[in-house]
Amino acid sequence: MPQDADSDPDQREVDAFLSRQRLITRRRFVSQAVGGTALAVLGYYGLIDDGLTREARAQTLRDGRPRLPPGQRVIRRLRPMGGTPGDPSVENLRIRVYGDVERPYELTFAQLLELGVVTRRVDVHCVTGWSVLGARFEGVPVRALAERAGVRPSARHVIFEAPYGYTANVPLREALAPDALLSHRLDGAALERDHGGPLRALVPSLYFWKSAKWVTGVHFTGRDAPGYWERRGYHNHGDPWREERYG
Ligand SMILES: Nc1nc2c(c(=O)[nH]1)N[C@H]1C(S)=C(S)[C@@H](COP(=O)(O)O)O[C@H]1N2
Ligand SMILES: [Mo]
Repeated sequence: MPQDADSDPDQREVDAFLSRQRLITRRRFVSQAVGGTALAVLGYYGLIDDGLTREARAQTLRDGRPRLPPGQRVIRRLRPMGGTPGDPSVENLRIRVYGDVERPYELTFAQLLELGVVTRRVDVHCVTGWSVLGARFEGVPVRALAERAGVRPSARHVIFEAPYGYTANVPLREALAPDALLSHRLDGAALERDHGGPLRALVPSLYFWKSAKWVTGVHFTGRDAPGYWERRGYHNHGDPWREERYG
């Protein structure tokens, strides 16, 4: 018999935790989106394009899922959602690829690009409710990094590493999808620092918090390790079509 959530203390605690998280997330979302002014809030909501939202709701992906995941609304351009960048210089950037691999290595930015740059048009979905459709990202497929490293069969997860301990865990299968990249260009221009430049991860199949900005490491591992947001109440997986937002 299912337990009554109201009478189950564990469940109550979980619910309280989650509603705190939602509040924090909403506050963070609002404060970052608006830069502290009420006017900007209106500006932000003004960016939601209901025409584009309706259009997207009428579309389906090749596999039959709706193009727009439930609870999302379309805005025209990526919003910089904050976070703390590291050293901004491309010269000093090193990307470390390691873990359950035959041949761990470290690459400069130039060496990374030599692995082969591709262009992908993708939709991205932020857990706070906005989506951007058809963003044109350029970068190197995570799969190319994996192939060069020789990923061992024991590896099941990829942990993207960014400055100040920001990490995001992604199942290996999804990190090896053709549109999962380390990306350095967006819509025809070098990726802006606010958006993770010089280099960010991009995993469009999952909520956008998984796409670690200013990425410095790609860790292939057999042991899953919840990342920055996953430890703070976000879902461990984060599939937008299943609304895996919290817990
Ligand atoms: N290093 C780092 N990466 C990050 C974040 C962050 O705080 N730090 N925020 C994530 C979240 S919650 C989102 S929605 C996207 C936002 O990307 P944008 O700022 O380019 O819109 O970056 C993700 N990557
Ligand atoms: Mo986000």
